[in-house]
Amino acid sequence: MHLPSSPRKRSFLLNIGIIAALSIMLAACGGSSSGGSTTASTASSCVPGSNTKLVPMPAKIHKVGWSQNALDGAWRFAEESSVEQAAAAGGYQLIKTNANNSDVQQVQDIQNLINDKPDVLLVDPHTEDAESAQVVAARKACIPVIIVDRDVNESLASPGRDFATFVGSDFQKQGVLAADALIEALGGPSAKSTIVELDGTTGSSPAILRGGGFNGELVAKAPGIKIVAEQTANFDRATGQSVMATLIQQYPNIKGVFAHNDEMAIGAITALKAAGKHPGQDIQVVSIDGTKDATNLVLSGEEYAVVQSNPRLGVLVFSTLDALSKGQDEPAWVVQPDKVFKKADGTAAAYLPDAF
Ligand code: GYE
Repeated sequence: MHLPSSPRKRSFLLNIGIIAALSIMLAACGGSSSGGSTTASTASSCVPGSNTKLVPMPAKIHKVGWSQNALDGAWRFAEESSVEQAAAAGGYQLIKTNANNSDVQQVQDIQNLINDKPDVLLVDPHTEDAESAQVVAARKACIPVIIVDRDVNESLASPGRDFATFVGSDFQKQGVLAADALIEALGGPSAKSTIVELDGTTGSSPAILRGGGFNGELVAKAPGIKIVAEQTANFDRATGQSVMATLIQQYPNIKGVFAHNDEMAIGAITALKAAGKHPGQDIQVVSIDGTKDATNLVLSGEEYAVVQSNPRLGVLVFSTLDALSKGQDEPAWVVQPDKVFKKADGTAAAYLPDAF
């Protein structure tokens, strides 16, 4: 799990500097130097099984492993093709796996990719905890890793040690922006109403951080808006529809819905209409991603706002990889910036041609 104010801002130079300083202190304290190099010098080479703390990015990279957590929904197809296109443009060989939303499968996929000995491994983890140990296993096998889109649990695998960097959006901020939009839609900070929250995949970093950002902002800015129910719908449209169909029977007076992604919001809107509600009039919906389908719902007035989560990470991932392989310093978190799209201010209409 990462937080905007977390140690992500550390640079590798800083890390290596600290490691070097510690090594010097250890040596000064009488630590034996026979038979081993300092941690700082091991950072420039890696022997499999030697527990090198940060696997250096090779100067020449050709074979790139890519562990994708699933290929479902517009977001993930857009991400996949952006990674494929950036790899092709750079002349890389991309070895792809798709875990179909299964942690068991993704752990196996990453092990298979490690066995295949790529020059670098890109991992988009399904959930925070489940794939962390495999990232550590890659380090021990001397394969540098870049985490893409969803993060691992950084107390189990951390940037600058177990992996090179995390390239992805600020999910916590997305949750804050979604709360701000829903507060506005419901009449501002003094509004009094009830809402429901549809969560993404349990244990995934976007579900954890979007939920945290949203809930924190709501309590701080509009304490009269209460979440009466929060349930996962696995980032999935059909599940969003069935979960919402049940919730609207249980809570017929709710005035808002926050869905952690567009797919679940689209399913929820179908269920709300089937239950006789008029999304955009008697109930306000806000979600995150920026798909074409959801942006069109913003333009038709059925969704109040969509917070962007840009899936086109490929260029940023490969430019980061290039910089690291040239020995350049990169932050522990390479942030993909995102926007908010609404009808009233024209931002949804301006964005639509770019939507995925
Ligand atoms: O919001 C969702 C997808 O990891 C940010 O995964 C991504 C999320 C995205 O299934 O639509």
